Amino acid sequence: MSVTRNKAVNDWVAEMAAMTKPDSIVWIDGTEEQLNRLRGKSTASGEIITLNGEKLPGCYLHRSATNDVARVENRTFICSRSERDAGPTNNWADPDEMYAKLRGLFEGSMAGRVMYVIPFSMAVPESPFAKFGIELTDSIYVVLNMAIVTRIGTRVLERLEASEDPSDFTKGLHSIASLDPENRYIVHFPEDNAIWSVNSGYGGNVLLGKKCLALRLASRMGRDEGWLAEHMLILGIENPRGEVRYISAAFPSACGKTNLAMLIPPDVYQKKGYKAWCVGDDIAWLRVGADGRLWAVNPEAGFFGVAPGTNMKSNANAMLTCQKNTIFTNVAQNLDDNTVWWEKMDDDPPRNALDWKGDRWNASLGTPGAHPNSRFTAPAKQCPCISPEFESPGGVPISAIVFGGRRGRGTPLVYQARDWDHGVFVGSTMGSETTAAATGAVGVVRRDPMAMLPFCGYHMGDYFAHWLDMGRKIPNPPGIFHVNWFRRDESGDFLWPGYGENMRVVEWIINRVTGGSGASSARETPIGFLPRPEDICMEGLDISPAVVESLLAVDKAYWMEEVSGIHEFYSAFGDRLPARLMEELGALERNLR
Ligand code: OXD
Ligand code: MN
Repeated sequence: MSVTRNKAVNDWVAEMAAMTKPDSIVWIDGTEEQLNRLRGKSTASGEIITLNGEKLPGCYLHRSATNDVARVENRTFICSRSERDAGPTNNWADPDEMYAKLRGLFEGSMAGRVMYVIPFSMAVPESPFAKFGIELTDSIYVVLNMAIVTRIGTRVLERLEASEDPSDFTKGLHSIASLDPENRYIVHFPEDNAIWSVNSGYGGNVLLGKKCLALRLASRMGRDEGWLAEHMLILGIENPRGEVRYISAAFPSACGKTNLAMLIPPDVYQKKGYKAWCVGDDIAWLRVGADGRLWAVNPEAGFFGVAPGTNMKSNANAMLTCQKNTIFTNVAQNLDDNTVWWEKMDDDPPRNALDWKGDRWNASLGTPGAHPNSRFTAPAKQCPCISPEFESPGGVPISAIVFGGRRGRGTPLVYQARDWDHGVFVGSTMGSETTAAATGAVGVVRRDPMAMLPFCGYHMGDYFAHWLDMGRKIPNPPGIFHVNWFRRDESGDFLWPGYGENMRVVEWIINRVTGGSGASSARETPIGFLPRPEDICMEGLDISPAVVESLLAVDKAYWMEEVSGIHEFYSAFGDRLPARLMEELGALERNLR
């Protein structure tokens, strides 16, 4: 039975139900009672497993199909009316043909199942940033995850109904169907504000508010409406005077965004009174505020973090966040105490366990216990360092934008772009070694502009133009920086300790843009402004001056190789590449010569 008088919503739900033919329809109201009933149903069917209620209260384990463990970029489409609008970095198909194909896959796909109607809001519904959506799904796992990573339920429907245009919502349709990988499609129809996802149960493919709406569709809405939807964490640093400065940072998937977002300042900083606050770990929506600064909100309500590598040393805040009310996906299950385990969680892998596939496992088998892209879905409010501004409807003012990648060599620890346009150039040329967050080879360098390659919902050349244009609209723009925590020596060991120690670099960044008399100094180089070794605080850190020197060096031969790589990368954008970026590339080449 429908719970809204919103005709646009009711008509669309009826139309989708007529196609997918569920046995019944359940409207998600967002109450704990209803979610509890669904948890009960999902545990009864074995879709999720209840974990130790004392050690991990409210926590569940889910194992996905073994061929359905990551985002599938080769099966993700932007079906804009014109192929040119999708651009060379997205898969495209004619929307009419794609609808026809998908209708075939959705036809009767929910027969024998329940269709859940999830009204959701990206950003708090009261925020002027908020975008509303409805996801129809036949998976309780999706409902339970959406209940953590977005704001759901009747309050969203009411808000939509009372809004200026009650038909203005994203229409998300998802069915696990038969989980057939050959017929798995994640498809965006930007002109229809619609997303159809079929034959997958993996988070990034099916939690339609997240990557599909909050990045792919929202990036295009941002272009049309004059704002930015970015793959960025938002971090606040409080100095001993109690002033909080915010940065937003874009790194490709599984490059430590969640770790930086929940950074714990090193002892020397804590003793001086510094604190760090997490506003978001994955997505930022950025708008120009009335004061001429750039303001950011995190549109999500929870974290969908990579589990392996997360431990009390690498990210204690994430570990503490996921001790209750958390859904773990594809981690190992410790049968002795019915808890979870993943690689590098500690040095003590369980001896009596099941691996992520549900097979008997112990570490001596040499196979991973948890899938490398296994995840925890946890409410952001449980994070010990969640910012008091986390749900502030207007967001937080951004002092610096930081781009970064995983580069084993060459790219220095940190550098600052000369101005906004140069910063856009730096972001547009970002490269990173690939990780397990998407299917495909791991460890090869690919260009991933602004970490948005898999998430930009329109032509990337136009996206660069939009970034350049935004610079003209922000009277007080943030500074733009690039960092690389991942430099290695000849034997493959990391040169920089990373994690909390990244605070030292963040402090340099913040003081570059807001320092006043305490501004950090730098030297100008062909690639931008770099700190001298003495410009970064190394107090309490055991790292040799020679290593710091090499982390902050500009290797001209390496950068000349970069220049030719960028030429090649840019050539794919043809006449849609803004001339300004070619000028920046020319300037870099001249500076290096
Ligand atoms: C994510 C991703 O899940 O980027 O955040 O893959
Ligand atoms: Mn991400």
